[in-house]
Amino acid sequence: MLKVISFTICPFVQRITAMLEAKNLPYQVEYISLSDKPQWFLEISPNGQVPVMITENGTALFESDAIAEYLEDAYPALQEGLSAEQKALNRAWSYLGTKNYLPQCGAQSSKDGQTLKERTEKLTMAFAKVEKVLGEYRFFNSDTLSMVDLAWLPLLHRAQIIREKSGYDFLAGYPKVQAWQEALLETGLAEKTVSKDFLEKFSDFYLSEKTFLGRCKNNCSCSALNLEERCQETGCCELGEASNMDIGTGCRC
Ligand SMILES: N[C@@H](CCC(=O)N[C@@H](CS)C(=O)NCC(=O)O)C(=O)O
Repeated sequence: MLKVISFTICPFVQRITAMLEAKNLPYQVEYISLSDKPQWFLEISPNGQVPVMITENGTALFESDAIAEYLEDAYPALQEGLSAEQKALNRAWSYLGTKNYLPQCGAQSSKDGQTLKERTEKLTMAFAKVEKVLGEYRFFNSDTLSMVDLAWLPLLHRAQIIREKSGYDFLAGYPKVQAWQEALLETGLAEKTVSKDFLEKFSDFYLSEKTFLGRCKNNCSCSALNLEERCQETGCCELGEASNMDIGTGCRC
């Protein structure tokens, strides 16, 4: 059986479990601690990172892009009969999503409103690009799931949790991305692709008193578009340096 070596809140891992779930492939998950990586893991993971996926032949694959592409090639494709050009485009749009996992982790870790605003910029640019190409279908470029949907799922899932728990909306101003998020979340894939304690661990890390978003619990409807105006008007969140405990950008991602 396929096996994924994982870390609970890692978005790169969630992209791979999303591929496995979408293809109905049975798999096992083994969680490791990234602050105390086991020796057996270091021996099979050349970059020292999760995800690693052990294939049915016992080969350890690393780098989430390579693993996702392997799953698409080795098992019935999510979208049949794509041309080389369409495959390249799907990969490129997937990379645009995965390149924003770390910026999102960084933004979520911000200790004050100004840092959040700055760190959200790169992410916002990606949402603006994708907004322009969405709209014709239920999902990214089809009414059935593609690799691109699964690559963006971790970003959109995390954006939904942040909105629900803090009121801050990474997707404000992007109605088509919001509709795409809703369609993806309706599939139930978000819950299936993370561990049972995901929400707790995610909240402990990103929504504690150490983060701006953690302290922004008043359903304030803030976003990068209106952060200063909205917060100053309603006093809903502390904009300044409310804490000197900087947890940096780190989610170990
Ligand atoms: N380029 C890698 C990035 C994976 C990654 O950053 N994984 C993080 C967890 S989300 C990790 O293992 N961090 C531990 C470390 O870098 O030591 C991929 O796409 O698989």
